[in-house]
Amino acid sequence: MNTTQPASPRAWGVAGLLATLAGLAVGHLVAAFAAPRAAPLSALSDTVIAVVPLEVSHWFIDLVGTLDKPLLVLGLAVAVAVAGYSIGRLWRTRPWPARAAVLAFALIGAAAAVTRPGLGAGAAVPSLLAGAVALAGLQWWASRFSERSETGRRGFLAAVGGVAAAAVAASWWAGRVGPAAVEADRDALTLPEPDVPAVEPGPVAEFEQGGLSTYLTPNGDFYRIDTAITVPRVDVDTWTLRVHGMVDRERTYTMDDLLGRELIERDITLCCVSNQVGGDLVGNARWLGVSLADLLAESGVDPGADQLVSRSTDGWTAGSPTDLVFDGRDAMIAIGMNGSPLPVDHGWPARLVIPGLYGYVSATKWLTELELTTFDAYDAYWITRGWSTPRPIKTQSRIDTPRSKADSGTVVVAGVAWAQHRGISAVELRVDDGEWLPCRLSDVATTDTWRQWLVEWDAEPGDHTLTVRATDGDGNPQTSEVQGVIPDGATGLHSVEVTVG
Ligand SMILES: Nc1nc2c(c(=O)[nH]1)N[C@H]1C(S)=C(S)[C@@H](COP(=O)(O)O)O[C@H]1N2
Ligand SMILES: [Mo]
Repeated sequence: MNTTQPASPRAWGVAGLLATLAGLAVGHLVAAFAAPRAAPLSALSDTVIAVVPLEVSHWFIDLVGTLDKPLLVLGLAVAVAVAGYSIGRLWRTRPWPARAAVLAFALIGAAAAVTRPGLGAGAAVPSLLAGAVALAGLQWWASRFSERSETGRRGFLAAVGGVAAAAVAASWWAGRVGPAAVEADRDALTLPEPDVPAVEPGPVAEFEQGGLSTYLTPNGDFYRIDTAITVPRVDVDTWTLRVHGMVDRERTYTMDDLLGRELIERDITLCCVSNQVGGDLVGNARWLGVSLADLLAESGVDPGADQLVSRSTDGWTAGSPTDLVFDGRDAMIAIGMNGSPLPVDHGWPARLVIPGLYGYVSATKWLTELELTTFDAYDAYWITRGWSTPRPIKTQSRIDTPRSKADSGTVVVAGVAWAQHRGISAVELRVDDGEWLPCRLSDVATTDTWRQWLVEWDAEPGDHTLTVRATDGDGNPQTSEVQGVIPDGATGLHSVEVTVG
């Protein structure tokens, strides 16, 4: 059929939608080559994460878990698409307000991008370009196709849809090239042997028990927590670590500088303040790196600087107590994790690890700056969003196995317990309302790692509640008082309901 009639509101809407998608795709493509974080949807998502109140983000994370980031990006994509559809319909009767709306959206995207830490004025380009493409697409539709035949409209559909599809395909390709270059750098880096190897934990470092967390958490299984929608891709050849602030002399280190220093290897358990009782935002790794205290000492730290602010390439910050860095613990700038260069998700090429502190106040990934300052003078990223200034990690224990079912008879109950830098001195298990049973503990070399525990239980058929509690190295038992993760970490005892058949 080849009739001529004015396009329906729906056809206008679809034209708006297509023009918007083409714009987004082109914006994404341009960003993919220069600065992936400046892509319109990435910049908008980053901004939402930065401004949304803690209660809202926690409610959302509780609801959807680690799907939070994909769902946020998808949600924003749908919102922008709906806006594009509505703008298309609006253009039909009121072209000027519709043009203004496209411009407004482009400016919002541009503002979101340029205000992201670590991005400059150039970050506005992808969003502005996206707006220009959407505007041009709709203008083209309005002038050529809205009054023409259906076949003409199909031509529009093919052209604009084609641009969108081509840009999506090209950015998919660009999205593979960038990470591949970083992975090639990682592969090319041969980590030197440590000058001071980790102390082996002892003969019983590991209980061989199915379902129980291994002593060292493999990199691929290690929990990942950060605010990055697009993981920073750091060029190690130009990367530097700058020490500044309240110091006698500023210093800057390259990767070669770090590799040329004394390298220490340490087993350290990292955990997240957002970990729920019984949760899995905790892992233990063998880190390779340089002593943070030694490196900072070269700059001459002002004794009045009670806070060490570490900053990542994407502007995220953590503030750690300087006295803890210098109290003899193995605070380090890590470049290796379980025998390989730091994985990109875990901070390539360098990150901070400070035993005894939660990740949000110590474990900066994609590290690029160390600034000596005071707690009075500066609040780091999560402190401005309702989390407490640094406090010690809370003693926690977790039942890994069994989690729900067991056969009657002898059942091995096992898990891990942690209280970094105080250590774990005892773990006990209670079945239903019975006595607390002492558990066997694995050997550990330091107080900075978690400790496996294990006990044999003579299980009778029926439903049972298992509860675990640990005592730290100072002799303080884990509290049974229930507290949520905000503001300084959850407390309470981990329990599991087990059906014995
Ligand atoms: N650059 C950067 N570093 C960061 C974060 C972040 O959001 N950005 N999150 C911190 C938090 S809250 C935790 S718990 C640890 C998690 O480290 P992982 O992802 O290697 O397990 O990283 C810390 N380092
Ligand atoms: Mo965290």
